[in-house]
Amino acid sequence: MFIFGNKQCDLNTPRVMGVLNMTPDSFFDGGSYFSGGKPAIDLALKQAALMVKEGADFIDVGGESTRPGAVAVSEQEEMNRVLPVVEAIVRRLDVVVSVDTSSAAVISEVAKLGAGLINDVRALQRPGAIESVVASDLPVSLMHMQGEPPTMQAQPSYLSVVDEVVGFLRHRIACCVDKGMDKTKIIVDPGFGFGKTLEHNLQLMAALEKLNDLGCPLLIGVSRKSMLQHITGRSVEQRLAGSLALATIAAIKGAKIFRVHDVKETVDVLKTYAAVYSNVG
Ligand code: PT1
Repeated sequence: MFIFGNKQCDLNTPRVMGVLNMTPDSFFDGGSYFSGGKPAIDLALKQAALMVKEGADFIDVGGESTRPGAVAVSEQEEMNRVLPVVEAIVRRLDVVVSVDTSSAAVISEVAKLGAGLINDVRALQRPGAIESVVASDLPVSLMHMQGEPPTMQAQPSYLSVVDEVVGFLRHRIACCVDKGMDKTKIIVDPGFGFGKTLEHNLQLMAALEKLNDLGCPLLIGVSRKSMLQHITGRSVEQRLAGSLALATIAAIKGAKIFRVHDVKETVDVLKTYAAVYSNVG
């Protein structure tokens, strides 16, 4: 059993994390929960409730887009976007609230509001971030990224992308444990699309089972990403089938949490996966 704040969750069966971006500029749902340039809590809460009804076990709230080319936001702006929504979801819905943030101050604030998971695409490398998570006692997802969002797709380069990602995550786990975190509170994520070419993303997916050697549950985010543009030639609105294919492959290779825009469809995929694989071990 994995403990997310005041909720328990068995990660032996795969789980769905629904994406809720409180950003004007995210690549799929950017601006959906804004009204007159301001965060619209009612719209965000409605989408969160829909995703919970569709079977999401986590809602991942983000206030800073980290897609390729995204520009940074101030800590204050991130707080303004994220805190009211985290508070509203915790109060109204039975779901683990995950917060997509790299900021030590945001981590401390959302912990007080009842968030259940910190999802950091920068693997707690910002000053004070590890200490903030340790103080909160919350679990964390550590992700691999090469570079930073504004320029990470300029020229990604690896000797072996799989070895580098595994090595980086092993090092970040060690840093967290060193500063007092319990390893049983750590989730890992290879960071599809974060400083990676199509070839790198495909190599990572083909060898995804190697990440299980780290001894932490595996989270992946491939939903509607541009690797599917390269594979299928389709625009972001037309990438659902490709996203579900990647989710199926990742499930077979041991992924446990799926960060997605399309909760209902992904829940069906994972139920089907579980029906087959629970009988054969
Ligand atoms: C992810 C993830 C995330 N992805 C976690 N958090 C994003 N743990 C935000 C593209 O190529 O995979 N894991 N938070 C969104 N980032 C991207 C990256 C969006 C690449 C789009 C692309 O299109």
